[in-house]
Amino acid sequence: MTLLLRHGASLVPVFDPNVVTHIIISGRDCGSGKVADKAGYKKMSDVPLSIPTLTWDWIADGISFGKMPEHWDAGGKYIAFPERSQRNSKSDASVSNANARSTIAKKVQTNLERRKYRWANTSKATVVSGTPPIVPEAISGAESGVSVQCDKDDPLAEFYEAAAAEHFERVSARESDDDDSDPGPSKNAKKFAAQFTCDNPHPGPVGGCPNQDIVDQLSTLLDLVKCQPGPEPRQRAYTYSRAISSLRAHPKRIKSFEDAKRLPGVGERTASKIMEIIQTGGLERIKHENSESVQVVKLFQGIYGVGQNTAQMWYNNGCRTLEDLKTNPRIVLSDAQKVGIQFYDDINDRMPRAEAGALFELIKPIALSIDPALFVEIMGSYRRGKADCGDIDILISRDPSDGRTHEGILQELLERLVQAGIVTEHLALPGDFEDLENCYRGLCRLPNVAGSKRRRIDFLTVPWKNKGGALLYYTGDDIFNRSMRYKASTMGFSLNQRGLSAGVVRDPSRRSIKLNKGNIVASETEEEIFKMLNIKYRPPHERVTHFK
Ligand code: DCP
Ligand code: MG
Repeated sequence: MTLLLRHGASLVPVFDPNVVTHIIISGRDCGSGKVADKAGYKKMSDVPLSIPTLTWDWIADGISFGKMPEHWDAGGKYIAFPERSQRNSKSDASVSNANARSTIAKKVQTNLERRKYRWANTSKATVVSGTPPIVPEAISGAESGVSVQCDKDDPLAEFYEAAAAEHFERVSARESDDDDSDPGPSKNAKKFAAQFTCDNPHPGPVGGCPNQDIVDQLSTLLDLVKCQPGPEPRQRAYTYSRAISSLRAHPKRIKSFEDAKRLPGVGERTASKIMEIIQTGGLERIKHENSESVQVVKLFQGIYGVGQNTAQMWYNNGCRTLEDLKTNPRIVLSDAQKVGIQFYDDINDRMPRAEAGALFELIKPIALSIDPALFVEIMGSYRRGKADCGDIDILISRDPSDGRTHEGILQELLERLVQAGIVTEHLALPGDFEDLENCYRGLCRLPNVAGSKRRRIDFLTVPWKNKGGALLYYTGDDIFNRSMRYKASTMGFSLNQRGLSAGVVRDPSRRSIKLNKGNIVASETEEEIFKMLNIKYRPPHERVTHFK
């Protein structure tokens, strides 16, 4: 993967047949069934023929010759699975009679030509996906020698974020266009200001979302679809997410099929679902989607640190309950996953606001007793004023103007919190406690309170200069953040948890890739970031877009 990245490749986290152009098999023990499974298909013959399955030699030869071998099928040299080679090579000659197959053949040919063109013009591979299948696609635009920066967890995270923000903002803008209740000369100015959710003191519809029941049902459906493997559920998840965004932003109650269909991103099928919810209060489809496998995958995804792939793999290994995970000899659990299973119910329960507050009131003085000059602030849903919290998010920093920093403080604090019986289990420790920027994840509880539950707690430490960026990001909420990021990008800035930067140069065709990191222009306080973005300062309780 490193080698491919060095040669201009980039990564995507999920197999998408519309994006992937080649599957590269790098492991010897990688059978076709395993590859199909990784790509989200039942069998290899379901993988579109337009995506050739090649051996690592194709890449190796390409790297040695400075150009990918164009005739990958020649002599079967690079073919990973012979059965697919035959079908591919027949594709443009032997399908003349069947319409459907000739369409496929045409696609294959067009794709191959397009790919040939791209390879010839770039001589670069793009690696798509994680472990096998490794799938290269040519990059256009990125020059060799340019340093390419990718998000560690998800290289396309920023792209998704920008796309979601763009969609959400388009939805909001459309709502403000429809609203003719405020005629007069100031209308245009108000409309412009209201285009960005973050500019609005009530980022969601005033008084809560009038379609919350529909949002809830579609969100339940979305959660179930997200637990299913493969490209088709992914597409449906995207459709439902768009409909949910539109419904959240819509200021009036949807009353008819036509109302529903007018919402951006809502087609006939989703509009029918919306009508079913309005008329019956429920959605049959939810029962249908709630299959045994989905329920089990959802159960497993509730374990700390477990995503869809791991949950699905455990299901495929025959596990159906949390107990099965502990007893199945084929399952190797990490320490964090073991803790996640042990305190499964506690961790998946939201805590009352008062409990989060009480824990913070215990923790803050302990931190200040180590160094009274520390900046210690609770963020997340608590800071926004939410009545219940999924976890506790705490930021620690220190003004270095007296020559001292918060270096090493986190380790000392954790030791004291463990001694005090507040922090009870560690889930993820920082690599180097001496770093000024660190993240810790663990469990905590109210000590000396009989039966108090384990709660998730995150500590974040940042250099003083990034305090505002971190505070803003981790206070959320997520949609408010997206909106601010989007506004920042329309103004030529880039906003992330470290602050607001100017002069970021992105690859024009792959916006997730930064060709130049730019310079931070506002980051020490939230206020200065708001100011640079020309947004009136919003206190945390005005950054709420979720009303549940
Ligand atoms: N955040 C974000 N995008 C994400 C995840 C998080 O912008 N994908 C930001 C906004 C969140 C904040 O980080 O408000 C903290 O993340 P949490 O998951 O702790 O979310 P909340 O604190 O808002 O809610 P909860 O009560 O569920 O913890
Ligand atoms: Mg939180």
